[in-house]
Amino acid sequence: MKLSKTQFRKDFEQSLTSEFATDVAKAGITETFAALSSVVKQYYTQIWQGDNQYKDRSQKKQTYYFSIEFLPGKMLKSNLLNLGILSTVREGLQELGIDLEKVAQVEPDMAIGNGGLGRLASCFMDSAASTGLPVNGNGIRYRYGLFKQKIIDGYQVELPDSWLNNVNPWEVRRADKAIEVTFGGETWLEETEDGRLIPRYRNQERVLAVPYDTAMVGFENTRVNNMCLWRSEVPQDLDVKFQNMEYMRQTSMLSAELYPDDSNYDGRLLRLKQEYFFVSAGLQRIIRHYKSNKIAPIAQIADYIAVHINDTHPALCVPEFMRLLLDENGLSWEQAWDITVKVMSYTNHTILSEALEKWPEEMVHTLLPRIYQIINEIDKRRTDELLPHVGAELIHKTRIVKDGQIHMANLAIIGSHSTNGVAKLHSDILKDVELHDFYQLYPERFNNKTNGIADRRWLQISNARLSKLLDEKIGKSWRHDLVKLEALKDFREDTETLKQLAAVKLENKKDLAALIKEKNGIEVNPEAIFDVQIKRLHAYKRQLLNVLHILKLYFDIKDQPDLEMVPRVFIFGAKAAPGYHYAKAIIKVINEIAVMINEDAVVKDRLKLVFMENYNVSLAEAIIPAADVGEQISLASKEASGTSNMKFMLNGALTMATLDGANIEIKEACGDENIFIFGLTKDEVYEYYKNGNYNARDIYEQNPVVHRILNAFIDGTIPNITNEGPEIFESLTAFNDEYFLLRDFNDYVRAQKDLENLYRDQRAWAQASLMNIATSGIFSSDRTIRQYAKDIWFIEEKSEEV
Ligand code: 9GP
Repeated sequence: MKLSKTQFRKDFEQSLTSEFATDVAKAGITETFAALSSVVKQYYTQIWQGDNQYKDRSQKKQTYYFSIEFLPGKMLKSNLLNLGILSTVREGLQELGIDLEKVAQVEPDMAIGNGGLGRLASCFMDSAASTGLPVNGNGIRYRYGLFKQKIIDGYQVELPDSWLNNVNPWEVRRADKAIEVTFGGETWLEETEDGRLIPRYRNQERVLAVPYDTAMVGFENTRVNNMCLWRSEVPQDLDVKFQNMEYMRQTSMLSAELYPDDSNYDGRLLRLKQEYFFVSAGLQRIIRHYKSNKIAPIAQIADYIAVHINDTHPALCVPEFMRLLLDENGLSWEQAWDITVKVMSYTNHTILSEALEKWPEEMVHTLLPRIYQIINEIDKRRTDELLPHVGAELIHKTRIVKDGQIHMANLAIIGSHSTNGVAKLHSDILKDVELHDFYQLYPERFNNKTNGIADRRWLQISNARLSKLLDEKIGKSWRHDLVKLEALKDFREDTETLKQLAAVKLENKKDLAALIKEKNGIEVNPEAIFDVQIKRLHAYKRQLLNVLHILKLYFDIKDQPDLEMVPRVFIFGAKAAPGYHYAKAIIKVINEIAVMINEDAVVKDRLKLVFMENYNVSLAEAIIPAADVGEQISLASKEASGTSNMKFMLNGALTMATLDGANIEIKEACGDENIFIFGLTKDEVYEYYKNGNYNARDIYEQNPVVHRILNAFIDGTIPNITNEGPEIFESLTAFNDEYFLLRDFNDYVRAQKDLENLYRDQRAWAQASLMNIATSGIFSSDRTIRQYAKDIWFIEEKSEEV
């Protein structure tokens, strides 16, 4: 949009007056943020309304992306960038003596997600709008986002993230579009006069779902999509028998918290309820809009909408859509099923069994009686249809209802026309191993869509220095098409460019060093290698392997106090799931080792270990531009894709990687010489599984370096880990090291040595860094979302000529 500084200043000052009866001189920072965001919102609402009208008028097919997680982070700068007014506003504010960066800090991170799954969903929202694709989000408006992490005495402590304490300026409450979702009660089928069976219900619990819409503004275009988040409320006209405090409490709990503790029955029930809640509300809204807009007869709805099931949490979309088509729109089973399969598509984001949800039949039956009937009918009809053609064993293995449980991944695959993995290796594992039985039955449904990242946030916004340098060197076209970064390759031998790149990195490192000083009180040397591992804390991601290597370096220094080495700063950021005891033990251990190393006078400047508290999107934006190395060291086969690997690459960090997830494609893109690869391959891991011949204890006994490092966990070398040390020690020895850390240790040390050697040659390092940036274009989520649009959803980009 076009905006002059004068106009902006006028709008902003007016907003301060009308919203807070104050002015620039008197306004507090929260008021400044609120007034500014309100102006920004006014700027895009017209475009939003216009695009909504365009969508209604043109009646082009739209996608609805159902996800239990979204992780947008802060939205102010992203909205300004996409509206094309970031520098105007920055300068306008400067003239008023206001620093945009400080104001932007006030916005709480919208952290209604946990990790990669939610962040990917938000990258997709940004990319869809920016490429002009009509893709709308559908999720839950959690009152409390992912917990705030405090580190107290080295331990993770979880505090509530009340991100809604101050109003959320971006959302629009649409009370008029509220929808009722029902649970429990009794249901039975009654025959109508024309012989149809229709369901009847009694004693259901009613919950009101109120949508909150947030604009997803496209980058310098006229597309504004919608992210709809549902809040649970008590219906106004509630039956007297339900009017009690327990019911009120339960209703508000539905949209209170992301991933409620599922270690007990009530917690699990609540999760299932949440899943049905946002699925049912979302689908009802879509059908209502379809009908009120008189788009076409309901039987043609598959030509106008696509519904995406992001991981298994929204898999109830399949039976709920069936219910709506059958019970509320009078379609036949055959018609409804045909439409449902055409409309639905599913992405699998992990092979970890804990994430492939299963619900006890009895729970689904009690909570969702009609849905339970439909699921059973789907299962039965499919069995009857396939049995004559394929063996009973294959049918059994792929059943939705078996062993007293409803298998959600099976439901999602059977009820949709597309199942994709999120990196080539992961998609192959799905086809060949994890979902092989389904692949035999429905080969045409399986495909790969390698993940991507929204480069606007992860480069343009978070790394202004690098962005500026890129503009100077190769022009600005990369801002619209990331593959254009390829042009940077021409500068591989250009000494000046290499120096400038290194200078940008150094400045970013100085900023991060200042942040570390402020947050952790630790002084780090910006000239050191900044080696970073930021992601959820999970055993398969092997933060512990990184720790073992850090301990090795520490003992090397202790053994040879004059050891000459390139100084290293190891930086961690990670949250552990509240109930994940082992992951929390690792956090404690990292923090205790940090104290041990950072306070040891012998170490001096050579080694520093920093655990940054409360890892979230904003912290990632501060850390990644300053990283020299990104650690992507999961056990091969376990990380479906990873997306921070792409963010590091884009920002010129080199990757320390196993051949897992998207690391493999990163290696193919940047070239073997610009990445550090180590460790078992996926096939070698599977070979061990097959033969059962891995013996971690042998490595511990026979490798003196490993022996010494592991002993440090139990012999008092690392202080204050009386409980955690032995737990970790046992996991790596007595419990045979589930994720093969000890097996990969030597090779990891070798790769780390290679890394250090390359870093000594600053020119060669800068060249490798440049090659990473130049070849990162294919990891833009604009590419990914276009592939989904073309291959799975069959939707079109909006032409800006319209
Ligand atoms: O663990 C995967 C991660 O590898 C992937 O990059 C991300 C997005 O596809 O999804 C993660 N999975 C989950 O968060 C839960 O399935």
